[in-house]
Amino acid sequence: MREFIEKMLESIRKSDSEIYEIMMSEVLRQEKSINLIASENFVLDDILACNGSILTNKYSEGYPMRRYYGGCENIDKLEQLAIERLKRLFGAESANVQPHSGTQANMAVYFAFLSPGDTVLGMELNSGGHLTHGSKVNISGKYFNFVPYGVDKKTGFIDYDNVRKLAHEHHPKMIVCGASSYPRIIDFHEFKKIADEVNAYLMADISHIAGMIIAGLHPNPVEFADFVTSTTHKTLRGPRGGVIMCKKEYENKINRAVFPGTQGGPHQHTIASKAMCFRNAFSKEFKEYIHDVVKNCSSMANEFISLGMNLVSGGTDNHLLVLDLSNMRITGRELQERLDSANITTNKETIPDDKLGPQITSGLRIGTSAITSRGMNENDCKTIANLIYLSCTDFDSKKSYIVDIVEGLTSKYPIYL
Ligand code: DSN
Repeated sequence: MREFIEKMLESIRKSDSEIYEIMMSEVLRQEKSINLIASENFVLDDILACNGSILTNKYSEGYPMRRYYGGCENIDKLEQLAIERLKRLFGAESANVQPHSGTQANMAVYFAFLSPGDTVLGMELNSGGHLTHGSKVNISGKYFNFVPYGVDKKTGFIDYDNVRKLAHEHHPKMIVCGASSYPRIIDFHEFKKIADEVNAYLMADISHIAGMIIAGLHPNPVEFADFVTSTTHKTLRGPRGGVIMCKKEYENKINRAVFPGTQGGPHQHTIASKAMCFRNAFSKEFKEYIHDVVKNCSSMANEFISLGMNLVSGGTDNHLLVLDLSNMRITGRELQERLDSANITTNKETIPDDKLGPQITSGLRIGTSAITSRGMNENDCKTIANLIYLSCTDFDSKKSYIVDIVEGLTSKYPIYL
């Protein structure tokens, strides 16, 4: 086992055997399975080290040089460093690195610029939007009047004409763009034009595509959007957390909405990891990694197509693809369960106009960020596509073959062992 991980586990083992057992099982699960969850990744040791550091001991409500606690002189430097790195990474005028998650980041923007009942345009869940973009079961959909826009049901691409039509019809105070499960490039410039036509704020949630933006493989919304939110743990390969970037004129309102508006003490151990993650993201290695993520995804997509499987939108431009299983005589839930039992981790996903609902679904979302971090390549992605195809068509007789191939691949590309 890698020395760093071994030391950490040894320390846990000595003090708490129950936690140790659970942690060890999770180490083995991660090691022995092929992780295709588009929102997950494997962080580098420096990120883990910061996240497990003594910085967790410090309270620091407030912002650099304006805290409600003494003893923040080091924390101030740390948070300022994270802010400066994030601004430089995306070319943003202002940044807040305190949101505990992507959801918290989105809530803070809403809290700063919307009042309960305000109308907002957001991408519907079935088309790949996120819960916080107005789902009825989320606080966003309960407190605000979200009007959903979607993708063209035939092409699977965002229907910008429909977004424009809805914007002119409903006069939203804000338009939210960005997605959780959209395999294509998002035209932020077009969203900006629509927002300007109806005098609405524009918020771009780049949680999934942040890495591609840094690598120059996706347009950057910072010049167009009033607010840009992101998580740091997906393609950015940082710690679990969120961030907000905005124009300078909105800085004070955003900062007040994060603290004291919607959060208390910032997690400075995570902010240290975020700062590390931003530093890593400047590197040539990170950009190469993201190019490989996209190449791998494209190669998997092409293999699925050659096997006769359908993809929402017919392909992918980024780190994820969505299988449309309607012609495969299997639901998303069944396929996810079969794959789980063969140590391939995925998540069921609704497709545009899905008749089966979010618990069953007609789709499966697949991402290549985590397997690329392990070193898997385009050929491996083709192999994995074939395993997924066999899991749809001939699982009972091929299961032990699939498990063997997974075992071979995970042993070839170790993470911790
Ligand atoms: N649920 C995350 C995802 O998987 O995309 C986003 O919050």
